[in-house]
Amino acid sequence: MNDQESHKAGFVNILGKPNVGKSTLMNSMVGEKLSIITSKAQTTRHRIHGILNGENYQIVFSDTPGILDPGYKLQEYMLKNAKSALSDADVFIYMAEAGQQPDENEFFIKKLKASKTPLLVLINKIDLTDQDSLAATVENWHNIFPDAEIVPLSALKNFNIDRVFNRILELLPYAPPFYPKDMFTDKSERFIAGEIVREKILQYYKQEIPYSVEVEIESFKEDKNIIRVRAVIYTEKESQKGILIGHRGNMLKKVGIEARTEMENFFSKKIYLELFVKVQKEWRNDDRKLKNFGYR
Ligand SMILES: Nc1nc2c(ncn2[C@@H]2O[C@H](COP(=O)(O)OP(=O)(O)OP(=O)(O)O)[C@@H](O)[C@H]2O)c(=O)[nH]1
Ligand SMILES: [Mg+2]
Repeated sequence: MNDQESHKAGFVNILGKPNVGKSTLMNSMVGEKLSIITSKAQTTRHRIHGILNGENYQIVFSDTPGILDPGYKLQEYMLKNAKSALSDADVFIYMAEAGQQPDENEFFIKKLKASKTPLLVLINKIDLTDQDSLAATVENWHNIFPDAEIVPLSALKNFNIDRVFNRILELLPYAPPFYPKDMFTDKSERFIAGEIVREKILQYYKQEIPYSVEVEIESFKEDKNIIRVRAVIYTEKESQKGILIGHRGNMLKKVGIEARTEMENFFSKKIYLELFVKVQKEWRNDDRKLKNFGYR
């Protein structure tokens, strides 16, 4: 048999409000921590491909930024990244949270309803809810998407993930792989290293700090036994720079240790990490600066 008869491949685009668990689902499917995950909304800022390869299949997931009403320009780019995932899918996943009122992402809901592509509505975090409120959530979503399959799951606790996987595989067309079979993301090592630093910042700092930060990997040099990484953390104000660094540098040191440990796990190599903090005034509202940071 040739590929056209025995190999399935296609694109599965994951959409939904911030913080519902989209990145958790993709990482769990792919078995690698490609997208960073935090308890804060608006963690993911780019569209990230996670590729799950099997002998007879290749599933290309797209993790996207949570859908929101943009306030500043960074969020406009985030929304654009999410919108870019509204086409070219073989299966759409719209994720929502059990026990929560359906969100009113009218634009996205309308597009998904008009599309002929199969849609799975995943009701996540069922570990946090009871039967009655789950039943109500399922009913609400059924009213919004009467033709979609609705699957309750817990991406974090790995409940019903296999059911979603099996269903995706059924829905995918027969096709040869789109990417080399040993590839598991479209993102570079530099990108992932930067995201690891950003995740630690989202975890350790409060209020506006996580949202005012962008991380740029200035250099990423791999030797035989070690990878040397220079990361610059950009923030908007001098006062934020002070908070990021902390008293005698203690906060930045903590971020550095945590990020290094995580990079060592991800890259399976010793890491030497240097962190710097710089101020880039108003970068979140400046097209040129956003473009330099890779927003398109
Ligand atoms: N209890 C519970 N928590 C979950 C589950 N799935 C994800 N979470 C948590 O929900 C939070 C958000 O998860 P993410 O995967 O970052 O959510 P996201 O949809 O990618 O968020 P954005 O990138 O901001 O759009 C994290 O604290 C996760 O650990 C689940 O099934 N159960
Ligand atoms: Mg995310």
